[in-house]
Amino acid sequence: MRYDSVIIGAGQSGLYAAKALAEKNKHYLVLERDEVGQQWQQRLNGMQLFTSRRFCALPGFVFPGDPQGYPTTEEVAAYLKNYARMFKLNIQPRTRVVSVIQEKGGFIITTDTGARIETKTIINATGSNQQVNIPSLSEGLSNQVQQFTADVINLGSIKDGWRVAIIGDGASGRQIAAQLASRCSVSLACGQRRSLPPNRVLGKDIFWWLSKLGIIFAGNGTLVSKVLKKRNPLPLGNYTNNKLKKVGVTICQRLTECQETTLQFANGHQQQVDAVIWATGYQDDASWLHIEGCHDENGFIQQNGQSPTEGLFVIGRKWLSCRASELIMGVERDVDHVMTLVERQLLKNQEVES
Ligand SMILES: Cc1cc2nc3c(=O)[nH]c(=O)nc-3n(C[C@@H](O)[C@@H](O)[C@H](O)COP(=O)(O)OP(=O)(O)OC[C@H]3O[C@@H](n4cnc5c(N)ncnc54)[C@H](O)[C@@H]3O)c2cc1C
Repeated sequence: MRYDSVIIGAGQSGLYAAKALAEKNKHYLVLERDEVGQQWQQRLNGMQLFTSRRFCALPGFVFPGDPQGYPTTEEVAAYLKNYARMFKLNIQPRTRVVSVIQEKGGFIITTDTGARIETKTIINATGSNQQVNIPSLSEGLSNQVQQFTADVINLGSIKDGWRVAIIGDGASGRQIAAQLASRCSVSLACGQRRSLPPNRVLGKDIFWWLSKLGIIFAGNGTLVSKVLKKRNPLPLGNYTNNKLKKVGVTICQRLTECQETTLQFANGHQQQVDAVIWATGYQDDASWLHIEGCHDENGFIQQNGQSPTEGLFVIGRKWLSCRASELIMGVERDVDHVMTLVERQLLKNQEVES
């Protein structure tokens, strides 16, 4: 059996793409290595999103609860599971794609169960947060120091009174710092300067303003996109440096060296630690894609969702078309665009076959 399209990954992007293919009566399958919603389930327990519920809904299915309020990661996981159920999406969970090759004008996918699946097109929806970046300077730490990564950390494994350094001041790093501050001695190493606007402005979610003003959907290459890329703003107004300092977090500069149990920061400050939590961002896992020219050291190559290989598409990437691309609110726009590319490709295949 040969599918029109196989979607790899059942996160928010993969699920909406599946719904779109189903509505177009395409013969499709979604392959998911875990369970639907697992990516969100495993993110920091109790962590709140910085987008309110009204900006966490996928097309065709309301996100339950107060639309002005901010959901937890568990709520998003439950929402995605219900989304898949509601639209009866054709998903095969607990199936990891281990290899994709090009063959017979299409692709052959091999999974960890040993299955070989043929498809005319592939939609890569594996997300841009597959592997945590751990800087090589971590190798300088002695094994007396416990090391964790922000993506899967269980804060219960951090003992009261520990001296903990959190490296990376994005959404996870800042929330972890705030959660641990009451029972540990916490430092937060910050990288580039970033702006941390409030979540709400004049009573409305900042994303309401950003979409009304066209900022969040401003295309790649525009002046707005250049400013956003440079400042990398995150609406974490509840976790600014001043607010974290008030709850006892020490704000440090960039980490420059690790020696046994001592960390050194860019301003020369040194600190002894019992644990380090790496919240230093993510990188692609392209190990399964055996097609030349489709990925490099920075991850998957794509332009507006089109990879360099005909029939292979990418969704759910940072800056695929705009700042919203990696957020739930950006899924509809990017997937709708990629769907037109998939349909065009399927028509082309048909013409070649006939
Ligand atoms: C800490 C953090 C906080 C965030 N906060 C927000 C927020 O407040 N609001 C917001 O809108 N967005 C937020 N985001 C961004 C988030 O929306 C995206 O990262 C989102 O998860 C990407 O969705 P996706 O569907 O593209 O990919 P993912 O959700 O990453 O889904 C990819 C899926 O692919 C599967 N997969 C991967 N490799 C394979 C393989 N080889 N075979 C089969 N399956 C595979 C994975 O198991 C996973 O289920 C946050 C992200 C992070 C990391």
